[in-house]
Amino acid sequence: MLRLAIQKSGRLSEDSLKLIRECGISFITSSLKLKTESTNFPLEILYLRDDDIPGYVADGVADIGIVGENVLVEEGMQQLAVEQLGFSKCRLSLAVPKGDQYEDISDLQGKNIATSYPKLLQAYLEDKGVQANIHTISGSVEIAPSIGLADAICDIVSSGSTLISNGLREVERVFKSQAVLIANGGLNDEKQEILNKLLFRIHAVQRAQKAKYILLNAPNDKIAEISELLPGAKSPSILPLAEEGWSSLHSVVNEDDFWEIIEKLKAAGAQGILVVPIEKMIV
Ligand code: PRT
Ligand code: ZN
Repeated sequence: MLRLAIQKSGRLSEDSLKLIRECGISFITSSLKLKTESTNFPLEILYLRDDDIPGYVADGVADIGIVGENVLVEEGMQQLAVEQLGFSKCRLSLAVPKGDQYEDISDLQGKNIATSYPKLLQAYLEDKGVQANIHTISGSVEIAPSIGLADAICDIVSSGSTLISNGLREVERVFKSQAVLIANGGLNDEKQEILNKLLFRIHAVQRAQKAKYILLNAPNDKIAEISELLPGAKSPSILPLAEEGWSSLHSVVNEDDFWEIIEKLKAAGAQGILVVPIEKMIV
C-alpha cells in the first residue's frame, strides 16, 4: 500500500482529491478522519497541514504527497519533486503600498519586508544584489505595511484582489508556483510499482484535460485539406455519411489551439462541428 499525504483543509485539498478520483481511485472521506484507505487501489490517504507534507515524505512517514512548490522550495526539499500537477497556480510576489514610489528592485535596499517565505525572498534579493531586512511572519502578511510593521511584503498572489483591497501594488514576481507531486527517494520496488501505476493514470487524466474530441462533416473533396488542419493522435478517423459525397471526420485537438483551428476548419468547408470533452486519454 502506498501512502499519499494531501492537505487536510485548504486551497490544495479539493483539487488534490479531485485528481485522485479522476484517476478512478475511490475512497470515503470524512472531515473527522486523519486517514482513509482506497477501496479499489492500494493507496492510503493521510490528511495533513501543507507545511508538514514535505517533511513527512522525506522521513518516509508518507511515501508521496501533493504540495505547493512554494512550500516545497521554501523548505529546501525540491529534490522530492516528481512532477507538476497543473492546479493551484499562484505566484510569490513583492508588493508595496500603492502610493509609494517604486521604480525597480533597488528601491527595496535597506527596507523592511514582511513575508512567510524568507528563504525564497532572500534568494531572490541576493540574486538581484539587494539587501533588505526580512521579517518572517506566519499569516496576514498583507496588513504589515498598514500597521507599520514593514515597508513592503512578499506574499502569495493569485487573482491579486487581496493586494488591491489592502492598498498594495504588485511590483516583482519572485517565484511561480503550482501543485506538485512529491515522493520519497527510497521507495521499495512494490511501492514504486504502485506509484508508476498512479502516474500512468495521472498522465491519462492530464492529457485528457488539454484535449478535445472533435467531430465534423465535410464534403469528400475537402477531406485532404481538412485532415491537414487536424493534428489528432494519428490521423483523423473518416466515416462515410448516409448522404452521398459527404464524410464525418473524428479527431483530437489541443485546447490551446482550438479556436484557431475551428475558424480554419469552417473556412475549409467543415460543417456541423462538435467538440466534446475527453475523460481519459491513453497513448
Ligand atoms: O492549514 P494549512 O497550513 O494546511 O494551509 P495554509 O493556510 O498554509 O495554505 P493555503 O490552503 O492557504 O494554501 C495552500 C497552497 O495553495 C499554497 O501553499 C499555494 O501553493 C497555493 N495557493 C494558490 C495559494 C493561493 N493560490 C492563494 N491565493 N495560497 C495562498 N493564497 C492566499 C495568499 O496568501 C493571499 O492571502 O490568498 C491570498 C491572495 O489571493 P488573491 O486571489 O486575492 O490574490
Ligand atoms: Zn500551511
